[in-house]
Amino acid sequence: MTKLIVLLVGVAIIGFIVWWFFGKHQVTSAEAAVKDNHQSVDIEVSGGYSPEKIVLKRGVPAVLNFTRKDASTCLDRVVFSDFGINQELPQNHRESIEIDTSKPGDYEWACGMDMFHGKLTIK
Ligand SMILES: [Cu+2]
Repeated sequence: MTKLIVLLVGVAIIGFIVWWFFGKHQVTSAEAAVKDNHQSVDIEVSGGYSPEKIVLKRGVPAVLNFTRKDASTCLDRVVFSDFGINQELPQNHRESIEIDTSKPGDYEWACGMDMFHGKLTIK
């Protein structure tokens, strides 16, 4: 009986570890709505990015509005290395970043220290 309990607890712990490392954690994503040949997405910066996955339509001028609520200096810059963007994000200020949507693909953005990440898809 004890062996069975130990086995069950062991299986439960392994299951938890597998879920923790490989499970699909909830990721907030947003697809930009196109209006009058313009698209924009608002992103809140607080302990990470919300949404952290963004889909933009190819060829439509796009703006990402970052608002940093987090006081941490870790998130005070946002870097889109593929686009040569390294933008300062003053706290509680809406910072608009124009994105060139001419080339479809998957791109990443990150904080200035490359610790927090977001994903941008242009299609
Ligand atoms: Cu950082």
